[in-house]
Amino acid sequence: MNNSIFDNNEAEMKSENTNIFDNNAQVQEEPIAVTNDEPMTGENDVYSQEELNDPQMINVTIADSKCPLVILFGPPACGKTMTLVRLTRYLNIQGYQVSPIRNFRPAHDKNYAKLCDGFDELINSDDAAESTNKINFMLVQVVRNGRRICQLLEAPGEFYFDAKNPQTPFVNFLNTILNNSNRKIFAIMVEPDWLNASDRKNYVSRIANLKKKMRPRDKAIIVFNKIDKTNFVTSPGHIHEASAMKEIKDLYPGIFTPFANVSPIVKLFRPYDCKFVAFQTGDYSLSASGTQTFQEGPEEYPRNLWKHIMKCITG
Ligand SMILES: Nc1nc2c(ncn2[C@@H]2O[C@H](COP(=O)(O)OP(=O)(O)OP(=O)(O)O)[C@@H](O)[C@H]2O)c(=O)[nH]1
Ligand SMILES: [Mg+2]
Repeated sequence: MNNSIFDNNEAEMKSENTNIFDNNAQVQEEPIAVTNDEPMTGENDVYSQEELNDPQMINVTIADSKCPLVILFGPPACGKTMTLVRLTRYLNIQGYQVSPIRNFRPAHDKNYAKLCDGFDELINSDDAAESTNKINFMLVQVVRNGRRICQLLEAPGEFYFDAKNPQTPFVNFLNTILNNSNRKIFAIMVEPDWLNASDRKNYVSRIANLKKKMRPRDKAIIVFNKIDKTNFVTSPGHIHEASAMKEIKDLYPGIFTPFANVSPIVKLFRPYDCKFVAFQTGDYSLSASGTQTFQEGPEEYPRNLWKHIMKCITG
């Protein structure tokens, strides 16, 4: 597969070096040396040389094939990492234990090992860049009373959708995940004011392709993130849902079509076999030093998202 699928310059407010597969970048012949006193955030701390040379070789392991898998699905910079951060903070307060699953990435991914060690600190950091730049791959488990309730998966957005190469098939590791037997809940992320109409149309096609890979017991939630950027918020944590949904239908024509209920009776009261949730991870501002700070958004959003995830898990 051509590495060019990973060239994406659209990610707004992201560090420039988050995309290792930029077509213009020279493929490194030798791993970049990292001294002990440097933070381990370089791209070669994430990927092996084999993975860097060929993204089809990217290796992830989901050892528990029974526990439901919640996949944060969306293009770069739509807010997957920060959704994981916000949801984790909420769940911790509610008495759940959220912790990384260490065997998800191979041992060469030093960034992942470091992430696992510093997970709690990272989740509670108010430095947004800390999280968005460091968390590329992440599999966490949500546990309550000793029971694993679900696993949450976050991966780099370019593997889900690359606006410059919208037709590229899913990369191997995603196909492996999509084909494994866990029940899957797809949190399909959308945001307002995103790229051009043609890009949004391509993303809608991507979602239609994803739907074809879903089994009947898999579920989808369309997550309208960055709702704070819209006029649909009526009070903190509350939105005018019908208007927000109409906006998504207008911006992303056909996005709900793959989920349309065909049964004549059911479709009368439930037109779509997916859920729709408005979300805000938090408020972002630039500090005097130029770093992006994060303040968590209203609790209603993660509460509502978690409620729907649980319905999908148990329903
Ligand atoms: N206004 C607003 N901005 C948000 C919100 N959530 C995320 N952002 C912005 O979007 C940026 C990217 O968020 P991430 O969570 O890193 O996006 P991502 O989907 O994980 O991106 P990749 O890992 O590159 O695929 C953040 O740095 C914020 O600037 C939100 O709820 N409201
Ligand atoms: Mg991310």
